[in-house]
Amino acid sequence: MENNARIYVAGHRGLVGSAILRALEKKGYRNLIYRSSSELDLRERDQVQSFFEEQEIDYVFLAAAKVGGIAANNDFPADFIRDNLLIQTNVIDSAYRTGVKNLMFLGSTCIYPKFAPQPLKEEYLLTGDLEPTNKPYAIAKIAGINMCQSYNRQYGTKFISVMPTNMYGPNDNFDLKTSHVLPALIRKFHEAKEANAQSVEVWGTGQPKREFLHSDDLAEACLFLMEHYEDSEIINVGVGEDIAIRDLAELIKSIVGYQGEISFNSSIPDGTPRKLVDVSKINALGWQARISLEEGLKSAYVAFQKEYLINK
Ligand code: GFB
Repeated sequence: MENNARIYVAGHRGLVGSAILRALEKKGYRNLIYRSSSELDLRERDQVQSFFEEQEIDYVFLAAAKVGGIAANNDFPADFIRDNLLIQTNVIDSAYRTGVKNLMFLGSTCIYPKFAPQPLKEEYLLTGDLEPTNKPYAIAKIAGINMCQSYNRQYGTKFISVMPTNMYGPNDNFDLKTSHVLPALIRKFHEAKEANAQSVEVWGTGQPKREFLHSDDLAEACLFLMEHYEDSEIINVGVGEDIAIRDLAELIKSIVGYQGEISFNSSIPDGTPRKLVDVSKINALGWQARISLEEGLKSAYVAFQKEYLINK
């Protein structure tokens, strides 16, 4: 990407988009374009098409999406499939119609079958049944991947699809009903410490395993792939290691400094048992994650104290 390229980051206020924007600013890109959802509703086709026509965009990072943890996905299936299909269809199609050079579509590891072998290789896509709690979100993301591939095949565009594992970092969502596990546990343990509560409830059995990637690592990977990857096939981004939710809870408990008990509520679903990504493809290109989980968790706890508690 040339230094004066016009780069649009869709979803710049979210966890992923804000990290991509920070990484682009750090690298000295000057023509960065972004809009809040009140300025530009990406679900509205005409608004999106006019925006692309006016802006003469060269590159797009498509990080705008309706996202949430296991409960939000399970409770609002219609919103997850509708909003994601609309956002990605409008952005991908407008990018093609206005001659955008490259577009990166951000997916998720929930596109892989629930019981796929581990670690998840890119070729496992569409080889089995999906996890029911996030099937509508996963199907929208799979449609986005196929849309990029189909546009590349029919129209000769250069649209790539990147599949990050579970993420965390600055600008995370700490709402206990809609957030992912990592920010939820930071908040729960912090509030329990403040209130001297006897125990903290962790959803599910504690047995599922998840892999956690810091959003600054993902942003570096996205910039790297925009320069070094041109294939229509998807590519995973992860750290190559996972952790049981029970052990994650213990780690967060010790970082926060909470002294009480941990209880497990197995009436809440566990979701996918495991989704560790195979990172050999991106590693072979020369990229590797740098931020360890422990280091990342410490900085996430500091960010929580700054971002969340100050705005409370
Ligand atoms: O992060 P999470 O909501 O999403 O949950 P998924 C991960 C695991 O942590 C599940 C457990 O087994 C949860 O039951 N968990 C324990 C908790 N305590 C909590 C808690 O307090 N809050 C939450 N949220 N979970 C999402 C998908 O799946 O991951 C999305 O629904 C997306 O589509 C995203 O792919 C990355 O990893 O299960």
